[in-house]
Amino acid sequence: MVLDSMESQTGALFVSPCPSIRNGDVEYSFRQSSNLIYLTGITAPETSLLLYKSKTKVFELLFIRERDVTHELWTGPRMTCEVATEISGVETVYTNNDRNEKLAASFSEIELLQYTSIDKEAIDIVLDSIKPLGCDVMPYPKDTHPVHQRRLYKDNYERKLLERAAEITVSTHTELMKHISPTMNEHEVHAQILYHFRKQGGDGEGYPSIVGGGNNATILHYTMNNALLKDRNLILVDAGCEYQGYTADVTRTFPVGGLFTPEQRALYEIVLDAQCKAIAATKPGVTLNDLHAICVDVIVEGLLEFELLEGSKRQIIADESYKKFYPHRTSHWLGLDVHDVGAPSDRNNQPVLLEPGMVFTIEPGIYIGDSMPNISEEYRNIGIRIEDDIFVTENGCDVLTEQLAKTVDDVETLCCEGNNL
Ligand SMILES: [Mn+2]
Repeated sequence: MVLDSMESQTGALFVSPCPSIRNGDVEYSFRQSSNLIYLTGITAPETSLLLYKSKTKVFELLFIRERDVTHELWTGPRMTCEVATEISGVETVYTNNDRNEKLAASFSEIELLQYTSIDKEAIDIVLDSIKPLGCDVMPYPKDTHPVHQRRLYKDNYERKLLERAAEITVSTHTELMKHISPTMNEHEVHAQILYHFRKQGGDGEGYPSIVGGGNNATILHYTMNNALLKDRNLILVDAGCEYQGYTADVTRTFPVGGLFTPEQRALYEIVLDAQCKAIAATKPGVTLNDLHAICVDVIVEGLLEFELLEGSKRQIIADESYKKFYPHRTSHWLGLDVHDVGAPSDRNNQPVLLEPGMVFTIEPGIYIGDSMPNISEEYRNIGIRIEDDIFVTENGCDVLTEQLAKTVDDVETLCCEGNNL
């Protein structure tokens, strides 16, 4: 189906990422490129796939590592070409011993070979070993990759994997709330995330987890996760489990000591209201910009009510002065990658209209750091974000993570369990 959208005499090459050396002969753990997972289901390193159209025919060639007794002693058995066909559905599979010769022959039938720019390093290594190439090579211009445009729409099989990733993530966040206590360090909370993800058969974290107490929650990509928690502080946990390549992306913010202070509660209710209104508005035909505008509107109104912003709502939205409290966007696509591929706008530069099968997050927030001027003490050191995973349906949407507590009452009930209050 990807081949359908390719021009005649063009090819698309997909290559596993290069191993990344940590030190000496130790590598960082390998993860297959998302496109290769999507197109082949093969998760082994040193895999490549060429899709191409000649003048008359379409071809798929898959290359895998050769069997090797010495290497297999260290890193385990390697698949045969027959098994690779079974997993991927690609009929023509060779080992990497034959790769250069087969690629060179294929390149002679095409004029233009394209790849996705994230694969550049690995692509260069493969192509450097084949000279002369006999065809032009260039990356797909941003957001035009035919595979990426397909990955925007999830089928039932992908939905099942996303549901499982969401389920593991929801039960993990629930455990965190139940066991939170002001005597803990952020790293203990992070340890529970890793434990529960793997215990339930998840691949692990789909992205580096953010576990931030107090002011650390206002650092958007805080990943040190190594400070003592404090009573009367909130903790923000942004953690999603990856399951068979597909990741959830979930944030909850909850009181370390079990109960929100009145100011924390007030800000939390604003973020929750924004998030619920955006979810309620989600259906085919609306855009992620529409949902962002809903969140900005609710957040600005709330900040005006508590006198954290001054002026008229229209002016604040127009001059974007709300951004000191809410600096990020509300949504991103979700799938094999936490910030999944797919163009945010169409060819005419209009924002993409939501359609059934699209999956994305809704994650408004309010952040007030310890050094923000002219803010009273009670509102400082507060970072709040509430994030759920949304699957667009024919008439609206399903919230894949809806089982996870998020009202003030439900969150406090879970958190007080652990604090024995
Ligand atoms: Mn997110």
